[in-house]
Amino acid sequence: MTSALPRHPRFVSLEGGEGAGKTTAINAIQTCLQRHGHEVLLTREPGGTPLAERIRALVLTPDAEIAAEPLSAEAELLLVFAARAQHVRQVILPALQRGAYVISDRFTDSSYAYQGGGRGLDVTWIAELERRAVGLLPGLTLLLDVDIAVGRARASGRDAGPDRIEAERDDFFGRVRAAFQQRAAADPQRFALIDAGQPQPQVAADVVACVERWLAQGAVA
Ligand code: T5A
Repeated sequence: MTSALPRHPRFVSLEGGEGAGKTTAINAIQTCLQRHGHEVLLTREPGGTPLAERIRALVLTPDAEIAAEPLSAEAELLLVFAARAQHVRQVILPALQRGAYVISDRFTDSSYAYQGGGRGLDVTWIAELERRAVGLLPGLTLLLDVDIAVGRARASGRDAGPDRIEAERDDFFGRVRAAFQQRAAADPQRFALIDAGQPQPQVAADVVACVERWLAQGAVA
């Protein structure tokens, strides 16, 4: 499903499965945009505001009392959209309005992939939430695509144990990956597909090349 929402020319999102290397790639994009003299705001989802970060913690790293109560897929979807509605209004739109570039580590495509693909929720419902609660799309979305086992191995190298979603099974992440790939194929104007299985410097180089091409095309005036 391709949304007809407006695409903001200074809004970039990074998407991908667990351990794809988004955080690492974001730093390369920031450096690239700053070299062009632009103000850059880095943010992430779920999160980006104090309230949205609290929602992130409820969804990903709940305390024992909350974790004892199974979180339904529907509640999970509504929580990530509550965080996003706040994030867009408090952080993203004000930054775009003052002329900054915004780079978000995940945005609405993650809801289509994780809650739509992974959890099997109805994407028309997700699209309705996107239209009413979000109202905009990035101008450029970099999808860092990597084999699930490779991404998991990378993510498991960190100190903290798996969060609520990282603890899901491989078939869940297979559906997430397929949903991301389908979204990218359906909207090649917005998406750039990056082979994130390559060594880190090559992934960063590919990401920066995409951003440079995009700048050169004048999509980011
Ligand atoms: N979620 C999110 C939803 O379910 N619905 C939603 O709507 C939204 C917005 C968010 C979680 O919330 C879910 C999805 C997620 O489960 P997150 O922190 O964004 O959490 O997600 P993660 O994917 O878990 O973040 P990670 O930190 O695991 O992945 P990154 O950012 O893609 O990877 P990064 O850069 O931290 O790298 C991980 C490790 O791999 C190494 C790095 O050095 C690091 O150690 N690495 C590489 N190693 C070898 N080769 C490369 N090319 C490498 N790139 C990175």
